[in-house]
Amino acid sequence: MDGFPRFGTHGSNPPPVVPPTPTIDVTGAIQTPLTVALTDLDDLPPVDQVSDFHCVAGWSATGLRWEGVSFATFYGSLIEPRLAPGTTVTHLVFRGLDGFASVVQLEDALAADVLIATRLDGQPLSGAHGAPVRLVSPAQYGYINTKHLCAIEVHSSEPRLEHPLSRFQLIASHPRARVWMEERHPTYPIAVIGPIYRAVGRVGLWLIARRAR
Ligand SMILES: Nc1nc2c(c(=O)[nH]1)N[C@H]1C(S)=C(S)[C@@H](COP(=O)(O)O)O[C@H]1N2
Ligand SMILES: [Mo]
Repeated sequence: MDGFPRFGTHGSNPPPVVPPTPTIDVTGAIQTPLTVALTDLDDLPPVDQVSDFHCVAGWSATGLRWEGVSFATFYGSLIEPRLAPGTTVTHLVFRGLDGFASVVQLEDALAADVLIATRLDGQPLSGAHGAPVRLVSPAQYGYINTKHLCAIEVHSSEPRLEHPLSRFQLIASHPRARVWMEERHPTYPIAVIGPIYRAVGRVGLWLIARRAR
């Protein structure tokens, strides 16, 4: 599609209020909880990358320019040295200020193109697209890409999160969500789920566009 819509379980709610000194709080299988001030991200090498963005509900935005830091660098320099001895990390949970969360396998989170993004198309992230910072994982569907990132949990087995829409059996998260594999749903094949998700996506986009007018 042209442009890049705001999309998510937030519906048309206003974006969450960003605290005056935003942080990313890291908890779980680390020796002591860690609080990373967003200003500390300036100590990591800056990354500038152009990538496409694909929502599981059937729309894509192309050629988005993200700036930020590599998640693998963040993990290697800040999280890995603090892991509790003998821990094998398997999953991370990324939480947003609006209560949204995504579960990501460590291997997918450490892919070379996964960023903690601070800027989009030359501007600081807007409230619509995830201020103050967001996860960007272009090879995975949008729902992995937590906006308003404020916390990361380190896990040594797969955590089970209640999906905000899980009371509707048809809407559920695939644990990997790889775009090129069309991993849109954990159990239903793409032939069944594809048309349903696309219909839901069209209604969602229509509602969001109507609210924005
Ligand atoms: N915090 C938060 N992050 C979120 C969401 C959300 O509702 N809240 N929605 C996800 C979904 S389903 C998609 S498709 C993308 C949409 O990103 P955009 O609003 O920047 O287009 O954000 C993802 N990250
Ligand atoms: Mo999405």
